[in-house]
Amino acid sequence: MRPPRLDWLPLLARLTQDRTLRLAVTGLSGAGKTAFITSLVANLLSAVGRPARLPFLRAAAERRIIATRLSTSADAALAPFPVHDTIATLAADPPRWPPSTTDLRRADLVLRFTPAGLLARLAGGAAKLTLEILDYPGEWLLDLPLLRQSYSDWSRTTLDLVRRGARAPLTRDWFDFLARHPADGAADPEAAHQLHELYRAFLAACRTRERLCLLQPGRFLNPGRLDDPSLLRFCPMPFAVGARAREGSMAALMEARFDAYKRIVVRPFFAQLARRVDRQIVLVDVLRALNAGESAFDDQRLALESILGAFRFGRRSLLRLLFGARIDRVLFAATKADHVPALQRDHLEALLANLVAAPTLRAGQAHARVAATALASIRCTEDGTDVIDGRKVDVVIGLPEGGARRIRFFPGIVPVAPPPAGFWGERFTEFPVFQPPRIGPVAGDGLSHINLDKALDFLLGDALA
Ligand SMILES: Nc1nc2c(ncn2[C@@H]2O[C@H](COP(=O)(O)OP(=O)(O)OP(=O)(O)O)[C@@H](O)[C@H]2O)c(=O)[nH]1
Ligand SMILES: [Mg+2]
Repeated sequence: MRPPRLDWLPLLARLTQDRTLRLAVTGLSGAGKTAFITSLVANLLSAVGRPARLPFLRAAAERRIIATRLSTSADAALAPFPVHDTIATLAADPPRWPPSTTDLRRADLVLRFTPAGLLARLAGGAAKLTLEILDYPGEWLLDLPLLRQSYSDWSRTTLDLVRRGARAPLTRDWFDFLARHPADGAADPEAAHQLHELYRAFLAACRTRERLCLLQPGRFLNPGRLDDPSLLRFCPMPFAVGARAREGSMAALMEARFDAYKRIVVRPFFAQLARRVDRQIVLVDVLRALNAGESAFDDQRLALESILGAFRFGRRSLLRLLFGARIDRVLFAATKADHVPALQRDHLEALLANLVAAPTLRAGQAHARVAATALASIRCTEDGTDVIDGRKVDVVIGLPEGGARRIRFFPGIVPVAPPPAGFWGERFTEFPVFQPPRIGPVAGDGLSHINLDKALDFLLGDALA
């Protein structure tokens, strides 16, 4: 009797079967998430037959991407990412940047491609990759660490933080009112509301005056759509170590609201954000922090540590424990790298790699692949050289937003490691906001980038192989 014929074609077809990848785009407010997603979508939509757009995304360079389209999400609870509006804003005259994000939205992109391997090609022709990408206000990310903190823990940590450094002088009005309404006094909803408003004004001052970013809870500065805004009416209160809120006290009222905020607002958001996440890109605006000075730089580092500590890759990851995320590739990216010329971009990459050394190690131990890069989602400048005091220096050339003429901008030298104390004496020249490049009405026409293709190859290359 002849042995049964091994039917290997269906087997191979299964190897190349349709696949969905969920990409979490993570980053603090203003890090460049919306610009990244817009450029990713626009460049992939226009990549078919134009390998020069994304030369380092192998599947695109090898002309294996056959078709790309946006699809409407099956998840009716999530608003779609407004790709067309965003591109229309960039394509306006003069081109403008899309506004800061105020809610969670999702982009679904379907790529049909020819698999790379001969066997896979024999098995079934084209394969399909659906990419799901989520965009949200960066401030909300700062609520992730709250999920594993009690109200008293959070209060203590926050009060420790605000009594130090650049924050301390801004606490006055809030602290004065707090002194008149102690934690163990009788619960008073009116006073709680007032305390919340004063704390919120304090957070806003930290952001606008000191350019700090570790500002919790995230929704205090960017509430989004909330059915019940009274959920937000709390603030941290002083607690002795080991003390508990007495029933009927102000602290008990604040604690109940803090817990409800976590349960009703924070948890469902992260559940949506993290469900089945496979890949993650963490965007960091390192240049802005360098620009803003020592306390802003240290603060960004603290905020990153706090978020990445909560993200912890691997089995003990909070996201995995709570929501089943299984992230196997993480890319850390320093954004807006078109503010500095080519050589400085290598410095920027090295500086970021240095800042995320600890989470990189943890992710590696958890068998995730990790890398760091510098990128510009939407390149607004070109490189040039100038002579300053008889020395040749590299500059970038671009049109500042609202300006009439292009400027030649010398950004200073980006340090490759977190700068020592002396560095901060001579701060960077204030970085201009460059006007986005003029693009055609077709998605992505002229939307140039730096290293977007390398980032995509790292994040998606295996799924397009
Ligand atoms: N030159 C340059 N500027 C950029 C680039 N990406 C973002 N920017 C600037 O950074 C600003 C913020 O970028 P967004 O993409 O809106 O940031 P976000 O992370 O979505 O911020 P939120 O929605 O507030 O969380 C933009 O308005 C631009 O001014 C880039 O690649 N190059
Ligand atoms: Mg945004």
